[in-house]
Amino acid sequence: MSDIVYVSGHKNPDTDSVCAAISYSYLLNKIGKYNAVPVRLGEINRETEYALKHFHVESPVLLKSVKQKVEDLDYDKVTVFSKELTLKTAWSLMKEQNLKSAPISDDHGKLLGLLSASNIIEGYMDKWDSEVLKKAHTPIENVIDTLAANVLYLSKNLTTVEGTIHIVSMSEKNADGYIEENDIAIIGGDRVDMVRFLVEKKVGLVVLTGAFAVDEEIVKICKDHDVSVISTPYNTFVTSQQIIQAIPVEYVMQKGGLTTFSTDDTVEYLRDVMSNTRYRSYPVVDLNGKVQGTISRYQVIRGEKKKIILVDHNERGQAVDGIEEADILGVVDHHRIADFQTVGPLNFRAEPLGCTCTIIAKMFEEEDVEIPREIAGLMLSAIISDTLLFRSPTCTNVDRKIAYKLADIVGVEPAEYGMAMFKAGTSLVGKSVEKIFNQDYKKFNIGEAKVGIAQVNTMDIEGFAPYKADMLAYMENLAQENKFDVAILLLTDVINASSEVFVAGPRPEIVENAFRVHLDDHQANLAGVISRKKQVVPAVTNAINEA
Ligand SMILES: [Mn+2]
Repeated sequence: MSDIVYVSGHKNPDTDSVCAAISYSYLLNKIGKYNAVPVRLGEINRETEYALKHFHVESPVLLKSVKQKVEDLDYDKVTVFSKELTLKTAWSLMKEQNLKSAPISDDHGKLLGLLSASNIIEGYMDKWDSEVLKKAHTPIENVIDTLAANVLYLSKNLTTVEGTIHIVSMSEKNADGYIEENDIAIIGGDRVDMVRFLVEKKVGLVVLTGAFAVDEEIVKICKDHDVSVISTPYNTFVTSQQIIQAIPVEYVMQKGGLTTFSTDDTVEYLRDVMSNTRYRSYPVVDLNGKVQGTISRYQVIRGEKKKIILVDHNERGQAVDGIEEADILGVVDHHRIADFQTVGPLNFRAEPLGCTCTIIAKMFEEEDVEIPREIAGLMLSAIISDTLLFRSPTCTNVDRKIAYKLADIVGVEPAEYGMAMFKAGTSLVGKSVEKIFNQDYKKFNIGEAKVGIAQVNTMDIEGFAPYKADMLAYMENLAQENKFDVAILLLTDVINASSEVFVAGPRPEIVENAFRVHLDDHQANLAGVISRKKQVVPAVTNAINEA
């Protein structure tokens, strides 16, 4: 039940696709079948926008793909280690969480490197010597922390380790050649004379080992010479072994050449990279570069497919990208069945009706679910849109009957609401005259004459009025450049079966003769004219030939 199931219409969504996704999701959630989420595959058109706004319903979210992505996999969302962490702490956390490697991040959570067991082994076996704390710029707090030490005196001048580590087991005389300024000296807690010698040498830190009661005199000598001194419960051997683990993980981790994945990477890409590399695990970062965890090979196999229900389409070419990787749980459609194949069984509902929302409205009845007003409004909008207000040859009696039922719930008159929706949907407001004219524009050579004819479907002729002067100037210019005898723009109202014609160019009388109309300020109404191919071009051809 908790798994999200996307309900999606086709690409280039129309009103039926969007409203069917929303209505069917509502029904599925209501009957408790799925956790359904309506989605859209592209921009909402003006008509759909009108319907959604009219009924105060939010636009579905945009779904770009159902390809499996890294974020869909069950990768380890591990604690991300900060670069300052001591190796000792990092190692104990890795053991605790059973990690073979751990991503290391900076203060902003960005990935800096990867700490793995092999980095640590390599360091211990090959690289680290008594200078490692200095090389790693180890903070003095790390040393205190790692040795579980008691601070007896800490100089303000000591922040990071700047010297070599010594276990001072020899006499002062012999030590003379070795100990240098800022070094760390590990000694037994009872060697007062040696401490005198060490402060003379200006060592950076004296580490007293073993559980000896600390000699007050030692502390006083160190304090007087501003030399830091700490005492650890560990014996000298363990101290020397542990002190190395005070280095920050930043020094140990692998920095360059990391293979990482983004949560947005496809699983396909991830498989490809993994098959060409041989790491135990790979850091996963989000789109901002923040570390999210790590992923290893076996976690890729366990990935879950995305679940989807298709409405108003059933062809792969019209479906969301990556559909071949998704689990299709159902289909509700009123189109032909073309290339449909699934792995498992599914609920497939196809009926030869005028609109998907007609089928969905029937399903509400079958499931005995009451249709809320806004859902009724959206389904009515879809039926009006798909059947061109019951005028389309695909419209059936069932579509009509159900549309009127829905209109009752909403409390609107279908024709009145439909006209308002079409008008808003086909409005040219906000578009440039060039864009309007070139939406569907063709050139014709008729005998010696040249003609350019553009046609645009709109029911909002009034909305075009403010653009008329600009449009005529654009067409006049176009006629001149192309040596047209006449340039024609038809604004066609399919529902009312008429066109408003606008004419520019040197021979406007061609249009007047073709349709036996009088142009008033370059404009006339052509009742019954809706087809450029079947009505306009033949009439214009006759007028030119007769001239
Ligand atoms: Mn449809």
